[in-house]
Amino acid sequence: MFTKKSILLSALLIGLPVFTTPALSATNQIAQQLKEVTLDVQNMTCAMCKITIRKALEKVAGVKDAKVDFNKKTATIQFDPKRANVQELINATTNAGYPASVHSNKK
Ligand SMILES: [Cu+2]
Repeated sequence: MFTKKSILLSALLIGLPVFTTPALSATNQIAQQLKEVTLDVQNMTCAMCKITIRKALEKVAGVKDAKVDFNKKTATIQFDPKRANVQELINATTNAGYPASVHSNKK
């Protein structure tokens, strides 16, 4: 006996994309709203520093991605401007022992 309820339940159980379309478009909207900033980071002396800085940045709520360049002594962060701001990112690296400032000539 197939009721409407049991058909919906079966669809969910076998993984049919019943509710995936709205979720996907929401994800795309978030991706478009991300901001990127590059910071000059002080005190970076070895490869472990790079990892410490990246982990400190990734702990900040709203940070989507953090890339640390050991040679350039910079960190490039993608973040959701509704959840995080540049000052919070600077605070995060500073608290980890690496004072930072916004990279002056990005282009
Ligand atoms: Cu180090």
